[in-house]
Amino acid sequence: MLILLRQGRIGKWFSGIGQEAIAVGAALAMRADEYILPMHRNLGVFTARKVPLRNLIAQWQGKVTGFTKGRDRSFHFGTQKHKIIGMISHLGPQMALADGIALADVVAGKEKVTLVFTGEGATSEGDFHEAVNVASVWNLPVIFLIENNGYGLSTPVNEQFNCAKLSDKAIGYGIEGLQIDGNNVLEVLDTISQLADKIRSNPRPVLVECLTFRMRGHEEASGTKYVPAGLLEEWQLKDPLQNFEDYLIAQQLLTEESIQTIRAGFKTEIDQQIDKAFSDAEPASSPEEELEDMYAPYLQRAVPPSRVSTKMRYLDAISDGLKIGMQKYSNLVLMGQDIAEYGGAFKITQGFSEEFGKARVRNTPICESAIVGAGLGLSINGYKSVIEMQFADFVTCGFNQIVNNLAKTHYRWGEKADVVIRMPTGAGTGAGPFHSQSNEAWFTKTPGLKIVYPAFPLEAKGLLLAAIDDPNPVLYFEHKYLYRNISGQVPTGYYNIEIGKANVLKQGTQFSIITYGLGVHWALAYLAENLHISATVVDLCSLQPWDKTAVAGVVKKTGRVLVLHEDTLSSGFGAEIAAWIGENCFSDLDAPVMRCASLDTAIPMNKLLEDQFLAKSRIQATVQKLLAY
Ligand SMILES: Cc1ncc(C[n+]2csc(CCOP(=O)(O)OP(=O)(O)O)c2C)c(N)n1
Ligand SMILES: [Mg+2]
Repeated sequence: MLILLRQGRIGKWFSGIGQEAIAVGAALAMRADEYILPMHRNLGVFTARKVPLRNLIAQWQGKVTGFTKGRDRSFHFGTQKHKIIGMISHLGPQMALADGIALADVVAGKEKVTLVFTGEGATSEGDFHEAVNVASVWNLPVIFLIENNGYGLSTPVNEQFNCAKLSDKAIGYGIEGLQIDGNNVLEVLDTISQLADKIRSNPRPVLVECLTFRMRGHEEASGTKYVPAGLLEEWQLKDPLQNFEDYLIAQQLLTEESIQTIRAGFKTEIDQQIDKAFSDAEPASSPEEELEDMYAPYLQRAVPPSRVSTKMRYLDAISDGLKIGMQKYSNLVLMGQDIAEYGGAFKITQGFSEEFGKARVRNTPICESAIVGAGLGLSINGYKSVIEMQFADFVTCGFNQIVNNLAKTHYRWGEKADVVIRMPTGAGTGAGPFHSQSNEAWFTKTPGLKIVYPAFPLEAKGLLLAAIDDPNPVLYFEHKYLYRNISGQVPTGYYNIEIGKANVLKQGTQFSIITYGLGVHWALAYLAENLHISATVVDLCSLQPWDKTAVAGVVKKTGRVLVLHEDTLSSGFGAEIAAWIGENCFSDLDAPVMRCASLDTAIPMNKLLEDQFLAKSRIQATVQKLLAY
């Protein structure tokens, strides 16, 4: 690999030279049907699980025979066949995936262990803390293995943390922790085997710190100049391969000759596989295929609503949909803060833990990142999840897992991310900057996510069920102001509503209002109060994908368009709609597309300030401007 790197014949690669005993020893301690989540130096996990060398090398070259169709580099991929789930560059998020995988095993009653690696550097990330803590609170059979190789890139351990041993951190989480010699393959194999045996039958996490040293640069190009003199030489004497060879010779299990034969055999095989990988094809994808692969293939089977219906509040419709989802899928798990006995901050899951049990209706610690990551882990291991953000504002703390892990996993290596995130959102209650934001535009620009935003009880239930059915990650925005302020007839039993379809609520002649969420109710109220104005109202219902056909249709009929939303103006989702109409419907327009949105400020608490902030206060003025053009 070093030679190929120097020749510029493979992409970025992180060497595990000096650390081989950890990856190999730990991987061999696991059963073949148990998941391993390695990091960037863990080639030994892939070879121990017999991942074909040709495909590995092709992966590093971006060839079509790699694991990501040339879309991602190095060890950034997974393979369900080998039960290996690769990392994303951000390091720490990996650990929560192990929690989710282990949780699926526990809920299914399987006695299995999950092994996840981290460098000592990534233990400074919040994701480490969150994942270990959740695993401890939930008694998940996860082995958290820290490879302490002395450096995070160029930063030595004494500039990274201030505890004597990283394994001592286990004390703070209430779990067992131990520190071992990571350069002794038998010690690693033995330790991990014994721990795995113990926690398979008595599920709980453990923290294992393996002491080792990184013998090459972080990646080859950056070198090792910052390593103090003598340190590399000192660790060279502890080289795990050399020492194991010496041991095997001393035990008379190998001879100098047999070692030569083994090495020659490896060399021949590696050379052959490299040649094959080099002659493999480059990816020949099209823009269409690239776009399509952002999502797991899925065709919703339409189930129309029954004719029998009950009057329900918006909030009860969500609750009803969620309950039907839980009944439909025995592999669906709900996670969120205070959602079990307490019933959730807004009481959407009231009574759920009694009906479905606490294994499937899970209170979580306050750790959005770990819970979203656990959702992906559940999905990888055959489960579905609906995660409740207590308030949509708090999604910031789980942002990375959503935009980098959930959104990109299918594109990168073809694995679905079957997770729904419920987002209690929006203003109107004087709750201030951190309990009222409209943040859908943070996600509409992230390919790989689906986004729905129902405005009525009927859509709230049908879209939630469609979101749960869909194997792709769906952000489900539910407006807090509508919870108890809007009621409507909601069909009983299961039905679904197609994601990506808009509703034309009202036909008018002068212009069209294109909106969603609370904006729909503002528009309807405005027209009810101004009967001399005749406008079409489109409720988008879904923002990703969104219904371009319906929008083009109403633009053609009315020639004037007002895009209305509660989110702030600049770069809000309305900007996308306006741009699209400008590009695609120009000849149908009699006036520029106008946007009515909230002020480009944070959202204030005081009711007068909040009213001034919200788009609603500017509808009249914008309509006048549009009609006067
Ligand atoms: C969130 C994040 N910050 C910074 C980086 C850049 N980076 C990549 S690897 C690395 C060092 C990681 O150190 P450690 O966890 O000890 O693993 P090691 O490389 O030593 O095996 C850094 C800083 C990153 N990938 N992700
Ligand atoms: Mg390190």
